[in-house]
Amino acid sequence: MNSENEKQKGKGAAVTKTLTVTGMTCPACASGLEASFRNLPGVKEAKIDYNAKRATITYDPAKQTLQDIKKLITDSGYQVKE
Ligand SMILES: [Cu+2]
Repeated sequence: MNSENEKQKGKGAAVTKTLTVTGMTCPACASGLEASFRNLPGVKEAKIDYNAKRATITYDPAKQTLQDIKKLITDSGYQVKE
């Protein structure tokens, strides 16, 4: 997966990123992480799939950075990779 999408210009243009999240031990971890994303400014939608270990995050690149999105995941105690 390339990272061209996150460099997309223009206000209000939402970007969707799919990340691999490891370290979750049960589905409640995924819902908890999802809830945390809802409180992160600029995040329009967050879906965490526990079985697939996949996070699909739609955010406004003018208001949020991929770096901070990853930081939320690692701060929550999980590992993330693109
Ligand atoms: Cu859990």
